[in-house]
Amino acid sequence: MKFANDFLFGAASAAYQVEGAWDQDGKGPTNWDEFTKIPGKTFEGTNGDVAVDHYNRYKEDIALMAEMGLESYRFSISWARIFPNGSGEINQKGIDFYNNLIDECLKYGIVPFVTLYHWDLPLPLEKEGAWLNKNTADAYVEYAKLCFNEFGDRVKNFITFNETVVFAALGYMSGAHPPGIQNDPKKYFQVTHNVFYAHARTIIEYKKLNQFGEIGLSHVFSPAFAVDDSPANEFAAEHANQFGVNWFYDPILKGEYPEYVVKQLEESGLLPDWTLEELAVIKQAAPLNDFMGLNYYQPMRVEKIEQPVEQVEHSLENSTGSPGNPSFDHVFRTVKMDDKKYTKWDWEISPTGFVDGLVMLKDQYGQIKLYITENGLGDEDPIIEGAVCDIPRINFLNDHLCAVKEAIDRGVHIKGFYSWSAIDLLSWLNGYKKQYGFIYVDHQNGLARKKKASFHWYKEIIDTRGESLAR
Ligand code: BGP
Repeated sequence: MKFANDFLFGAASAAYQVEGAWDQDGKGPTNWDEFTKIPGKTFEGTNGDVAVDHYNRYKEDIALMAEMGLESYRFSISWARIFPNGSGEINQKGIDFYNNLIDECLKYGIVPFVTLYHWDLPLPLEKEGAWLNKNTADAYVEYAKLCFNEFGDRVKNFITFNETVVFAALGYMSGAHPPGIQNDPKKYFQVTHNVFYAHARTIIEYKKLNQFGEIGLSHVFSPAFAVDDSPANEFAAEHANQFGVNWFYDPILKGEYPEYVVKQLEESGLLPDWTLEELAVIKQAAPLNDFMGLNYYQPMRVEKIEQPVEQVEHSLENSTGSPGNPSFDHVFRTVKMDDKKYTKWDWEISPTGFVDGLVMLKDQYGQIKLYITENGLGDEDPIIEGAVCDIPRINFLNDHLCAVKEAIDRGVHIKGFYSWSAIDLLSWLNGYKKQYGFIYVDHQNGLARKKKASFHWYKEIIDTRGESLAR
């Protein structure tokens, strides 16, 4: 059961969800700083103004991660700390913060794994159309180049974007994320293309610098499975994977969009406006992509539908990832199944879906290098006599790490695992109630940190390189 010595046991976070200090030291406002202040958008109106104050307490947090034996910390850079307006003027204090954070990791031998974009966009760029405006890609490439020049001597793993599907779909289809637009598939597909083009340009720029690190991007990995083996539902799963997996993975790994989807978007007038030059850049960049990051929480169970069905209204308690909704084209809907297990927020718990999905990916794309850049359990952790007894999280991570090992044994090339999250943090829509961390943050007691049961468990797993996992 041992994982190889060069497999990284990590944990992750994202700037808006942990840093706080939203206007400290010259940081500019972002789309999320604005969006969370609109009444009704987040659970109990929570926002990241203070979050868990990682900006001011990063030394304490990194020391705890080191004590846990963490080998790598995935965090994101807030673009607006570095370019308060998105482009132009540079804020040296923002650069200093990330230099300090990186150096603090390296002091303990923790590998910094850096996400350049985890959804917090400088507000002026949001106002000018965000990712619908092609100038945003120009500004992004400049920002990324600055990060490579400032941090690339010590950071050897860069992720360009986190989960394009989420900020595009929740931004322009469900309206749950900024800019809060609903049911606009034309814009949704346009955003995905503009982001893939920005990704391609960025990795070409990175390679020109000869920093000899790795660069890739992180996608949601939510493979679709049919609810039964009827041909109609098998077709629904294939269709869902074309739109949910191939549309996102093909342009990055193969440098072109899947024909099946392109054809249907053409017919329905939803094809993004793209130029031949953009398509050529995407093609040129594909072989330069060093890895793919997968964020796996749950698979999708799908069934074919014969006529349009109503969109399910998700409350903030219920969260956007729960099943029940039709696809945008009303070909299928996702289903909650009686024989499956779900979290309190209705996300299916399925380590077997993880293995099956990973093997499916290998069959389609070959042995590309993968990192599991997120996986974890959102829960309300029980506190018993002052101790945070997050046993369900231990069980969840145990089973998903076993799934990763099984996939490796079946030939899937996985080089690391990042639990979401290192420390309790702000869930975008579900506030602080939904916890993910190994480190508890006491919001009633000045944000004091405390080790959870899972903290000690993960330390043991890392120490034994997985040998102590329960099978
Ligand atoms: C992923 C995001 C993370 C994190 C996680 C859990 O999609 O990349 O930032 O938030 O999901 O989601 P939630 O907080 O909604 O439970």
